[in-house]
Formats: sequence, structure tokens, C-alpha cells
Amino acid sequence: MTTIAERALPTSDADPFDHDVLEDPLPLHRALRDAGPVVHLTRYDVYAFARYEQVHAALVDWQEFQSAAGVGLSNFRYEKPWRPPSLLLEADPPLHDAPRRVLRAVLGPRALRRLRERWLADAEDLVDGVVTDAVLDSVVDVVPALAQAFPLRVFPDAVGLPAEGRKNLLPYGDHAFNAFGPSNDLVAKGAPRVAELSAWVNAQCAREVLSPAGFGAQIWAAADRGDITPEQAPLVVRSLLTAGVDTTVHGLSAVLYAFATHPDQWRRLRELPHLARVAFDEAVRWESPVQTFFRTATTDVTVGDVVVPEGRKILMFLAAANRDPRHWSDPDAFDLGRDPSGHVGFGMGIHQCVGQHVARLEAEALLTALARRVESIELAGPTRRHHNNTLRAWESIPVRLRVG
Ligand code: 4MI
Repeated sequence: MTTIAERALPTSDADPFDHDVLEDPLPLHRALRDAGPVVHLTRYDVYAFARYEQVHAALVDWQEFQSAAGVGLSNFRYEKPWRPPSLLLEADPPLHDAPRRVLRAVLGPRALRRLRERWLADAEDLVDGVVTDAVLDSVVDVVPALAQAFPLRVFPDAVGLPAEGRKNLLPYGDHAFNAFGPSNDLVAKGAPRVAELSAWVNAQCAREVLSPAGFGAQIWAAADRGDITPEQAPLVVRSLLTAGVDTTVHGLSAVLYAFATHPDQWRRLRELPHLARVAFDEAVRWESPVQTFFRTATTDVTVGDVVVPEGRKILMFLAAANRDPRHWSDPDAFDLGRDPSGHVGFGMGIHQCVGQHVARLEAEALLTALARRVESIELAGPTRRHHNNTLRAWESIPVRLRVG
């Protein structure tokens, strides 16, 4: 006999972190959304939300869906985290509040005004070089040439990092985002370098290492004012180094891929360059560079006809919510004419991406510079995905750029 509870709780034995799923997660996302508001993932014995309504509700309900037990599969109540927990991502109020306030001030729109002119000029300069190469070589891989090159050119300087060792930023981030998933082959691949990369990242968080005017120094200044403690400052700097590079690289790759495959939308951007920011947010909705995060139930939570028991992990499929036809019209279309606001690609609620203004400024600078010089972007060969347990990423997007 099937009980009501069993009927109300559909199950799936799919592995969201399997390579076939990472290559193309869309079929799983649709199946999980259609299965019901909550699905039990038998393979990891966790609950899954894939519809917009439940993902959004969980994101804004930090009281019932905590982050302090970790936002990956590992439950910090029982398992030791691979590094000291983040004071932002892996904390709840009240511990979360002071670090959040400090970063909001350091990375907010007002603070970024001082970077704007330089970043716009840097983007023009980078695009100039890439366009010149494109005329000579004809095919450009925009992942290394633009999506990686631009954040690596502007962000570490803005933080105030020394020049030495910056090549460690992407591999460190890649591993950190893999570590939110199960300890599969992707985590094993990163394991040999974890000690070395962590040591480098941790060393960059010290006040003496950071140049005087950057985000890092401003975090230390907040500690001097007593807004956070001196013990907290290095961990807040570490959040910038973990969350600030891979995310924007893959966000920029996403918007570049979207334009390479939607020439009509590129023409639209060329005509109305002020759409650059909307285009980036639409790409974040459409591709969801951060695909998933977990929460942990702090009490028995009723969702639909199902009780998610206290202490259990819930996997929120941000990417599936961002294409839920129950919320979005024509969700699979990349469309500069839509209003993508309300997407959960940056999260929602008290943890919503504190660096989103940095990401948008990078995207605006790069897209504006490209739109000024490039008439068309066309795929020029097979694209390759980069698999990561949390990120939807590209390894390679070869394109032909027509200048004009
Ligand atoms: C949403 S991505 C992300 C955010 C914060 C941290 C890492 C990744 C962190 O370490 O605080």
C-alpha cells in the first residue's frame, strides 16, 4: 500500500553531479520541476526544490532554512568543513550581519563609482587587442581572451592583491565550488593542490599583503573601526577571493555564449548599448553560473504535502527555478526584451550576492566595449563545457568576430 506521504513525496535516483548532467542539466531540471514541489533525491538522501516558488521561498526564509550547517552537501553539524566556514555564505544572523554590512559598503554601488572610469577604459583596451588579433587570426576563444582576461585584469587590482600568484585564483575557486558537491572525481581532481592553494589564498588575506586603497584594505579598515573583529577580517577578504573570480568569469562566458548564439539579440545591444546590464542579468537567469546551493532545515518544515524534517539538507536548483515555466514566459529564450529581475541566479534574501554590483560593472564595461567595435559574433567551432559541481561553466567558446 502507498501512504499519502509516499505519494506526496516523489523520488529521483538521478545524480545532479554526474558528468552527463553537468554537460546538460536542463532535462533533469525539467524532470525535477515536473515531479513536484519537493523531490527526494535517493542517491544523497536529500530533498530537492526545483520550482521557482519553493526555491524563492527557501532563499528568503533563513530562519527555517539555515546556511550555518553549510551550503554544500556536507552537513557541518556532523562533518568537519574542508576550511573554516565563511562568515558570509556559511553563517546566519546574528553572526552573519556585521561581515555582511562591511562587504555591502565596500562593494556597493557608491563605492564602485571610483572604479568605473578605469574599468571602462580597461575593457576598451582589452577589446582593442582582441579585435586586432581577431582580424589577424580570425578565430578567438572568448573564454580565455575575454571572460577570464577581463576579471583577472581588474578584480585582483581592485582587491589590492600583489601580482605574484594570481594564477592561483581560478583553480582555488574551481575547487571551492566543487567542494559544495559530493566528494566525487571533481573534488578528487582538486585535492592534490588544496593545501598549496589554500595557503596562498590565506596568506593574501593578511593586512600587510594588501595594497592601501583596495577592497582588502577597506575590510581591514572596518576592523580598525570595530565594525568587525580583527579575527574576522581575513575571512571576509577570503570571501572576495573565493567568490569574486570564477563566478564573474563564468557569468561573462554565459553572456558571450548567449550573444554568439542569438545574433538578433546582439544587433539589439548594438542599437541600444544601455541594455548591457539587462543583458547580463538575463544571461545570469538563462545560464545560472551558480547552479545550486543547499540549505538545512532548522525545524520540521511543511512544503506542500510534505514535511522536510529538521536537520535535513535541501538542494535548491537555482538554475531550474530560473527557467520554471510556472514563473517565466518562454523561459528558455535569451531575450533582452524581458525583465529578468526576480531571477534567483544571485540568490535572494539576506544572502543575495553582495558582489553583484561588481559583476554588473565588469559586464557593462566589457559588453559596451565589444558592442562599440564588433558587428557580429559567430560560433567558429565546437564549444566545450567545463564541469564543476556547482558552476555552469565553459572551457572554450571559439568565435569569429566581425569588426565594424
Ligand atoms: C555565491 S558564490 C560564493 C559566495 C561566498 C563565498 C564563496 C562562494 C565565501 O567563501 O564566502
